[in-house]
Amino acid sequence: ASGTAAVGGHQFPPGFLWGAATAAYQIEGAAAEDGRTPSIWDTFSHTPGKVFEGHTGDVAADHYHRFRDDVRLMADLGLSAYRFSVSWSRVQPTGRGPAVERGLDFYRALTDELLEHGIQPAVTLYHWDLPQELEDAGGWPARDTAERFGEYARIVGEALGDRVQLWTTLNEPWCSAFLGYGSGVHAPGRTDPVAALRAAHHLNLGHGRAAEALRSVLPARAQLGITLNLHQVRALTGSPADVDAARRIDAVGNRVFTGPLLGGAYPQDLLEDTRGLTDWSFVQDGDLAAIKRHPLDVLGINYYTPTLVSDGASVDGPRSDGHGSSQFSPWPGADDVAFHQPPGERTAMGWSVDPTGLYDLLMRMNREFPDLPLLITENGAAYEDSVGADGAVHDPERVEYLRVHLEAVHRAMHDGADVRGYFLWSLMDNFEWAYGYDKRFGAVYVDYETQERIPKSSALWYAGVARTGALPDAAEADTAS
Ligand code: GBH
Repeated sequence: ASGTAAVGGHQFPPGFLWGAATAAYQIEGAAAEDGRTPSIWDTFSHTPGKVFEGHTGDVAADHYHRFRDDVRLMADLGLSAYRFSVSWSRVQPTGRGPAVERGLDFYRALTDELLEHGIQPAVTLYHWDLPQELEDAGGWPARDTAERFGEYARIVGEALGDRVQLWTTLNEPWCSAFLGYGSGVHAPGRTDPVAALRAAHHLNLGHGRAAEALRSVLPARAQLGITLNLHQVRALTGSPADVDAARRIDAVGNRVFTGPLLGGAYPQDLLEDTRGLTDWSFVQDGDLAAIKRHPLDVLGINYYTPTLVSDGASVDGPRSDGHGSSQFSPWPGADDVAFHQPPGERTAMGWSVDPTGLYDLLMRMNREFPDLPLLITENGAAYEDSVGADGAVHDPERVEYLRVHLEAVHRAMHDGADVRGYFLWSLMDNFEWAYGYDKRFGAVYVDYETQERIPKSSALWYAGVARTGALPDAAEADTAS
């Protein structure tokens, strides 16, 4: 019945990438095999009190041993692309010096397997798992980490450059900087606003160093990008104080990266908002030129939910809950901003389902950077999935979440946004960072006792979308689940 699914007119262009995404620490396991050493996430997850019920990525979804089965599953689902990340400490255990060939062999085998199944590999060099030795030497707040990242990028580029075309340097540097070193809810769990700002700059610089290295070793056809978790910020009211709160969060949430990466400078208002903390003298001569020397071929955007803020002065509540989060922003230069729960239905993360946020975000990027191709590198939702009596996993909420967000992508493309592909988060259930295995984002269910994979009804629905390149309407989505 292929072809009938184009009903409703939600047909995507030929060549649009239909993908799924994962990250090394969240799925691989094999934490101490073949020379891999601890990353900051191994250390963090093994520190009591940091991750839900002490869960770790030691075994995760055991993808390191099951990748051939997992690729077959992707092929069965008709995916045209797969986004995964490389574990730095698997490839370069100390974060310095020569590579471990066995570590690289895993990624060579994975990419070969993908290509044999007609699936385009999209490599992310860094999805939050800094080698612990580099953290011990100062981590991202230390400038040397950016230099080390450039070297590591060259190693991976040399190893995989003949078979990978789509390259992402960093995944969500905002999380690495501000959750890792600011609020401390992510590894390495530091809470120092100046360290967070230094980390943000060194991540930007690291991107520049990696882009330089990749450009020197990759064929010209390679596409270079970075993935940002851009915040679609809204002010609670139109009052000048609330509008200014939204501006601050936009500065430290978005423009701290898009400014240097795409504009060649840090935003003036951010420098002013943070003046009481730092004079930004860690930005050295030549850094800004290095960050944007090799223009992005594509910008990856991860979107889950919008951010609703107000001026903090008018809101009562604890300034901190002692766990690194509160209603008030822990973000440097924005400590007088309060967060609010946007209205509407929520996922198991408590995040509101708001596809208009994705539409608005894509249109904003298209307006501000009209020549920049975009990729949705993550979008998806956690729900409380379980295996039914029939042995299947029925997740109609996830089908609906994906459907309305893909509709938003389609509408943005119709209105001019240059979106090249969509990667759902995630291919399969995995280690959801501070939430451990408690939250399931997968289109494929993972039974962590047996490591059995069960495609949820959302996976089967998505396979239909990937096969036809079109969105079925809501009624058809219902029958699929
Ligand atoms: C992505 O991060 C990750 O790339 C992926 O690994 C992860 O599994 C997936 O999403 C699902 O979580 O300002 O403290 O209130 C999403 C990161 C999470 C960033 C929510 C902003 C708000 C944190 N986003 N977060 S806070």
